[in-house]
Amino acid sequence: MENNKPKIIFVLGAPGAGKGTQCEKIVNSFGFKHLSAGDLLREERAREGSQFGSLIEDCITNGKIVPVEITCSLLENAIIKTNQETGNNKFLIDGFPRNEDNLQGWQRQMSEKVDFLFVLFFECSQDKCVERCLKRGQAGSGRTDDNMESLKKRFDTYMNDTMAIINHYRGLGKVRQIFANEDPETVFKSVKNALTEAQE
Ligand code: UP5
Ligand code: MG
Repeated sequence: MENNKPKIIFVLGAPGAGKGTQCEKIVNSFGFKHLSAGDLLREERAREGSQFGSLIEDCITNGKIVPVEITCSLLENAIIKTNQETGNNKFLIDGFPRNEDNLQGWQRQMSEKVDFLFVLFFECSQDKCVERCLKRGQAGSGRTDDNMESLKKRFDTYMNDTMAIINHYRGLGKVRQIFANEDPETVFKSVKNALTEAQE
């Protein structure tokens, strides 16, 4: 029987793999709501009176992962708020879960409250990813982590912590993998195929 729990797709992949870019396209074509964990953390960092601002800043600049209690609460609040305001019940959760702490925290706080569908995994070469983030930094993204020093750390964390989470879901048969080296439109063709198959 259909339930009314929010439907969740986790969107994972290396820094600069194109998660955010493809999520925007999915929103337009498939009616999901896009929640980027990184964007929510950057908003929280900027919020006046936030007690987590400096902790988040230190994590982002150094490619470290923010404790799950903070990220998971931001995600849960965003899911509830969006659901109340728009009735939307389908979410792309972009850039989360990134490590074991994230995974455990999500399972504790959220797994009973949502209907997890699968992981959309953007696989992209490190050279391409780095090139894209540096270009974005040079174009004035304002992101404190779009520089070579932070990128090295972001990639270390990705290889050491996030790949294990992707492999965990792969073991459960829950990963849809997308080759993400090509231009955005070509990548989106693969995304459409993966999502259409999933809906059938
Ligand atoms: N671009 C995109 N697709 C392209 C393509 N096919 N061809 C050519 N160019 C392409 O794209 C990056 C850039 O590349 C853009 O300029 C884009 O135009 C271009 P984007 O779509 O933004 O890629 P994305 O994978 O979203 O890259 P992003 O830099 O956002 O990835 P990260 O995973 O590093 O960033 P995020 O914001 O998720 O996290 C930042 C930090 O927050 C983390 O390092 C961590 O410190 C912290 N964080 C947590 O602690 N916990 C969380 O749960 C989440 C984040
Ligand atoms: Mg992003």
